[in-house]
Amino acid sequence: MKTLNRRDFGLAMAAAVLLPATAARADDMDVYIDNFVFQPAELKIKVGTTVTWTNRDDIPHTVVSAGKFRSKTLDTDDKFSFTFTNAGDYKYFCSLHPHMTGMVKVE
Ligand SMILES: [Cu+2]
Repeated sequence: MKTLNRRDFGLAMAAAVLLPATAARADDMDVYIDNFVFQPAELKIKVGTTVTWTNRDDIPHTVVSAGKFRSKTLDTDDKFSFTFTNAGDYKYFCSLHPHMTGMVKVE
């Protein structure tokens, strides 16, 4: 049986300390693109929250907020994440289908 050397033990301790911090990020939010609609279309979040968009359509979409963030073209099941570090209202849309709009309110 192999005993942990000092470095392995240190890594194990670091993992034990880091895991609860990861689990605590429960307020990260998901938005799904479904049938040409962002769901939910409006989110209210706190500064520091990461929002992840997932395209569930068979059609490519994008997530674009002018001057703030811009995803690549998302194919089916592709994801795009953005962490909101400043308060404000972020209107966004799909550049391929501009009638698809959403809003993230960061407070
Ligand atoms: Cu689209």
